[in-house]
Amino acid sequence: MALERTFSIIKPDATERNLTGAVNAVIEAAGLRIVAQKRIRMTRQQAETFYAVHKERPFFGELVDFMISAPVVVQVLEGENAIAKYREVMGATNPANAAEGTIRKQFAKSVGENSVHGSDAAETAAVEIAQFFSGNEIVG
Ligand code: DAT
Ligand code: MG
Repeated sequence: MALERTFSIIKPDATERNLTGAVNAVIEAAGLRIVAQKRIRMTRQQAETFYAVHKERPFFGELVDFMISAPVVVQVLEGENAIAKYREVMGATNPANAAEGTIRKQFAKSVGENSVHGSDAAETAAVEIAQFFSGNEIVG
């Protein structure tokens, strides 16, 4: 399989606890390369657009409030099979169900405050990367 790119967010619960480097160490140990990265404070509009697919869910308001509560680090990760590989490295959405060694098992506080986001498919990866990065910000 060719090199693939996925979109990642190190979420507010992780940046607040100064875990950006610890999360990046797990990412890099898994063989994924960080080819773009910036620390931003998401606007409410950006968070609502990003999570629009969940807008009817009961946790949507809480999710948006959380995502804008502190800085996040947005990233593009590159590697063989990067989308599925990063989902594996992240672990299950609810840290109670996440496998040993995964980012969420090690760092997540709860199902809502679960330290990282990773794209779930090629189509969503492309849309999510384009929401936060222009082509010349990604250096592979
Ligand atoms: P993932 O982030 O693993 O792709 P998802 O797309 O189903 O999970 O949900 C997006 C985010 O929404 C998730 O990371 C945290 C929040 N979320 C999901 N289910 C939740 C729940 N039952 N209660 C609170 N927040 C939830
Ligand atoms: Mg998801």
